Amino acid sequence: MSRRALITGITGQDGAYLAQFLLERDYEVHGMVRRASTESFERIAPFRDSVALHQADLLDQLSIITLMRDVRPHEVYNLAAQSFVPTSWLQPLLTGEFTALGVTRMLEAVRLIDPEIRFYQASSSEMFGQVREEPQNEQTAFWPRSPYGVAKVYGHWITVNYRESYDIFACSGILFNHESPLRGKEFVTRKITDAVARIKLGVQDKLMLGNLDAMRDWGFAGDYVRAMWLMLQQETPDDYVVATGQKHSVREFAELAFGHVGLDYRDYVEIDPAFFRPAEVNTLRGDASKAQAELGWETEVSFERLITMMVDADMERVRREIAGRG
Ligand code: NDP
Ligand code: GDR
Repeated sequence: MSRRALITGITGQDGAYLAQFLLERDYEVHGMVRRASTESFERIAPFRDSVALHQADLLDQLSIITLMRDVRPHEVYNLAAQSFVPTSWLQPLLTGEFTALGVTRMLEAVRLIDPEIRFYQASSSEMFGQVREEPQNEQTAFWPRSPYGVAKVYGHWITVNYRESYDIFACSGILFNHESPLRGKEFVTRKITDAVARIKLGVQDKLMLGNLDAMRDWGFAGDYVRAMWLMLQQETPDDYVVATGQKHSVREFAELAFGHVGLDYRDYVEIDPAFFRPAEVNTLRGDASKAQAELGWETEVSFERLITMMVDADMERVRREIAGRG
């Protein structure tokens, strides 16, 4: 009999990669989606008929309990969140409701319906914020720098707490930034690769960015969802840092992305102070040696390959858009 997985946030970047990964392993995949006047199923369109979608909302406890009761999953992946850091200053309470208390609502549903369910929480390197040491590992103290980061710290500790209080198989994956052609266009990597394609193909002139000196440990989302699954296949639940161990600046990302299509980023990138943050996470670099040793996890896509993959995908998409218009 195939295993059943329930993914919250299935319509997001990671949800799409994870659903595909689980389908390839013969899972019965269920996704939680929130009601909207327009559906946002673009990322899961290629396999939409192979997954079962259910309406529920992280803000609504009863809808989550009902969903858990109806699906009776073996594994739950809690990926849904208000995940864009700048929005968390504009909507700090909503971010706390989704990204922090939403985790407790999920865990309460697990506890009530079936405490044997294995639970994955999408924690974040944003919890390290103003970093205390480099590289950051599972023992590094947190110092979040945004309402989003603060909410994720709550989500991390409530996951640990339900494991310790109720013996639930709950894991917190502390994932560093991971990107792909499916990344939302407001995040800096995709904003850059989308602009590179549009500039190269003549439908955009400039790219406005914020802090070019911020450093991130960027990996490929397809590699990172494998780590989520591996965590839930272990004998005992635990928390793991997932990262490449290398960091690069936003400037370097832009240089390589523009360079891939023969352009110089300095001719197109302009700084707009509107994109600076009230408190910045200047640098992040993760130490994934525990995940490597215990899960056998490795990253397979390099920084350079990630950039060319994203630029090539955006070039193809923008070309199609232009052709469609003509
Ligand atoms: P996305 O922003 O692409 O996706 C977020 C998902 O959450 C969407 O499916 C969205 O649905 C859903 N969602 C938001 N609010 C609610 C709600 N109230 N009820 C139900 N669903 C909701 O994020 P990613 O795929 O990039 O990230 C997945 C998770 O991993 C997030 O929790 C993020 O914070 C975390 N994370 C991401 C990292 C990264 O680098 N990508 C790194 C570390 C952690 P809708 O389509 O309706 O908007
Ligand atoms: P981040 O990702 O905040 O790390 O959170 P993002 O791509 O938004 O920013 C990375 C860095 O780039 C700098 N930056 C800009 N950022 C955006 N979005 N737009 C710009 O124009 C711009 N210019 C410079 C930022 O200041 C920042 O330093 C992501 C999200 O996926 C979170 O949900 C996740 O938890 C973390 O990664 C790990």
